[in-house]
Amino acid sequence: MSDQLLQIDKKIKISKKEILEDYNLINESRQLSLLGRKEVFMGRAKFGVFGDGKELAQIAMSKVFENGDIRSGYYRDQTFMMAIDQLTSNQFFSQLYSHTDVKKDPHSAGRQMNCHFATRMLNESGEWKTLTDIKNSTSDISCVAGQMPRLIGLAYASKLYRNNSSLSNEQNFSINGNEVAFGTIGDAGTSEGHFWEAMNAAGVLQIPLVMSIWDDGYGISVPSEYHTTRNDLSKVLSGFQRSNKNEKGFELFQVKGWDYVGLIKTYRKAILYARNEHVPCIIHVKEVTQPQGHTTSGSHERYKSKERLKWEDDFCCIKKMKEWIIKNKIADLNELNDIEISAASSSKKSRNSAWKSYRKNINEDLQDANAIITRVAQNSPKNKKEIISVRNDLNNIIQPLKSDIQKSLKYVQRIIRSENNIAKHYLINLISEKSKKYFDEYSSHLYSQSKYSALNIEEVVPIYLKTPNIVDGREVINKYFDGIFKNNPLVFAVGEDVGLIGGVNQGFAGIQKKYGKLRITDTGVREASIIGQGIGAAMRGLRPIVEIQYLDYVYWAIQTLSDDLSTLQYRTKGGQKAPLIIRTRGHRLEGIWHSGSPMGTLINSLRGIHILTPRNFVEACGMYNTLLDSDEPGLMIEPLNSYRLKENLPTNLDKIRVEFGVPHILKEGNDITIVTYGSMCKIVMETSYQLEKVGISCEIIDVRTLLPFDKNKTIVESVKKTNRILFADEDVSGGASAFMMQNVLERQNGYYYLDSKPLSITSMDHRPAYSTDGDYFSKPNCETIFEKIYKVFNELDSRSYPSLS
Ligand SMILES: Cc1ncc(C[n+]2csc(CCOP(=O)(O)OP(=O)(O)O)c2C)c(N)n1
Repeated sequence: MSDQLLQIDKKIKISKKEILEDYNLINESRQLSLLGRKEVFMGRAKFGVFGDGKELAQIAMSKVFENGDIRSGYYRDQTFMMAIDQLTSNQFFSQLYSHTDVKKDPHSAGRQMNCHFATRMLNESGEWKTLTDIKNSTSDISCVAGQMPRLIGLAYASKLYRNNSSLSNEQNFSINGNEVAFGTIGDAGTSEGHFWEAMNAAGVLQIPLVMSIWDDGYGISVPSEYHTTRNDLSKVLSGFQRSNKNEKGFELFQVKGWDYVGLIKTYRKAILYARNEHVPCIIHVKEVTQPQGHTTSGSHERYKSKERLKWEDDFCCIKKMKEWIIKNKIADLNELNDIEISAASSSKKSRNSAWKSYRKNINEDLQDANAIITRVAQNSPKNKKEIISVRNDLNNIIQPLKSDIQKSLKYVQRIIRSENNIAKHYLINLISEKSKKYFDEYSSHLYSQSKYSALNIEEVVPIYLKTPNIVDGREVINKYFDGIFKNNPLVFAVGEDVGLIGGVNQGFAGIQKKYGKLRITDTGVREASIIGQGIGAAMRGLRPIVEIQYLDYVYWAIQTLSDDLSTLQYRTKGGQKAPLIIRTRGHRLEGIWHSGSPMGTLINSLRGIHILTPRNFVEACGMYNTLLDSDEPGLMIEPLNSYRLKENLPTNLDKIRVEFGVPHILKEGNDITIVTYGSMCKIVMETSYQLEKVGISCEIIDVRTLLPFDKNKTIVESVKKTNRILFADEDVSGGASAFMMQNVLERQNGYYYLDSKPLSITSMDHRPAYSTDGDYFSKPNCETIFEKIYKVFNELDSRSYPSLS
């Protein structure tokens, strides 16, 4: 093909070769969508969502996407991923089939639905690759607009790398902040609050992003008039457009999804603003089609009119590009037909080879199972027939799955349970070997498995002067942050009020004055995108500390924390990480929205993030240090009522480390173990002195970290001594207390050592009422704890512990 450049527009020259390669790629991508859908209908894959109709715009986007750039998009972007050489047809099908080999599906190792893309930003040891040498995509999530908060951080990192000279050595991540973050979203997805919050933040921050909206007029079956005011996104977005070069704002573009030249022109223009000037851009790509409907779950004939369907046919971007090529005499029909035929045939080849490889992976397990089951049968005169029939049933399944194989092996294990079968141990070994394999395939990497895992970091205790310096808790944390900001240029903080005034509790007092606005920055009130600002920046090598002003407001960001951050390592099987620190403060203060402790919610929704509940600020510093040494995210809940309590100031603040999952025994005792954490430690300690006066000796354990929880089973050792246990918690009943109880009684076998029923004390089930009295009557207090424990001893020995009533 000719390399000679053709003038396709006043300012755009492009070779015939490139044009025909583009034509080839959109055809190949379309074929993948068509074949993919068929694979689902044939039962070879469970579900399919495809990028047909959006091909051409993505080709244009890929042309301005350079090494170091990074995408935060959604499930329609297969053409783009192919165009930047980060998706092969083979990988496309491997993911569709759920191939668990990371080499076959590097995007998710079979863990994600198809078309959920990610590049491998980490090497096999979990260390960063040189991101500026490669094209990057953060891992997609299915939640509509869930990619938006993260996009802010990806772009914000470039701003920091460009403007903070102490980061200039970080060339693995950035070269002068030239990297652009590319967002994609569907038109209906823009109805979500995340979209508007993120776009507003981008305009305020002036960060290099190019946001593409693929507008196909529908959100599944619901047309755009239900989604968008005035039925036109560009009109609604127009207020973001800056009116002059000095104004902070966006550059907005509109272009048609079938207009090859228009698309190339638009992306070329936008990228200059974004890359050179860090001006965010939105490209509203209109007149986009969806030829096969939304997903494999339904057909679009149910909700699109005949006229619309005809329009989609006429304005198919492939058809339109073909017409344009012919009209401009770039190639003739024969050449284009050849391309189409070759795209169809190569896609089929990829499908066949991906299917073969997927089946081979399972068939190896099948063969292993067949061999052992046969051997077991041969050594089982009594049950031979039944065992053989289990094997035959398994082999009669047309495409047996790993679960079918595992079920059969376990069924045979039950059949021979009372046999002295000499092949039994082969069977047991095989089940155990396969269980390990399946654990790795389906359950590894919830947390980091690299050498930087937080779980590898050992305790370093605080050292105090003989006559310790006694200061307020807030001074401890403030001094600590001063040291961190001084010594680690990768650390920066963002959040509401953290900058000028140093945070609502003064933990960051004076830090902005000393280290500047780029290191510690006030933000708008926008929790989800504050978290996203941290996630994205952490994915580009920085060490953000992002602040949620009060724990109660973590609910605003729970979607991003739960769906995006906590699943990141898992859903990429260790291909990506975001070592983000979320700083907040919680538990006791005042009123319904300043004293919550929704720990059960957090524990249950944030598996994958360490949840840290320090009882004081020296402890908090040790936990921050552990997080900063590690490559993992953590949620730090500082004790809200301790900023003004006195603490001894250690001489080695920067050195102390808290070993996660290692509780502290705060007080030794013999009669009952009280397990608690955070602000409750102080209340429980006070109660224990009152209980001592009536002859009850309490052992008090601060678990320190809820996730991970007591990794060395310290608590059960205490129960062995006291034979009684109470879990004291500020959460509602059935929240963190239930979590702790299950861990101790079931996982640690604590039930075995109990002489009394296990107890929990929690807050009332309503939100805490305002004022000191509201707090007292809503949350556990010394009296309620005292009475609960005293009652146990009264029931055991009413002479020594006469009834209070
Ligand atoms: C938060 C959330 N709500 C609902 C869904 C279910 N859902 C999946 S796709 C979709 C419509 C998305 O339409 P649009 O953003 O226009 O993208 P398109 O699929 O048309 O490209 C919906 C409602 C979801 N995945 N996430």
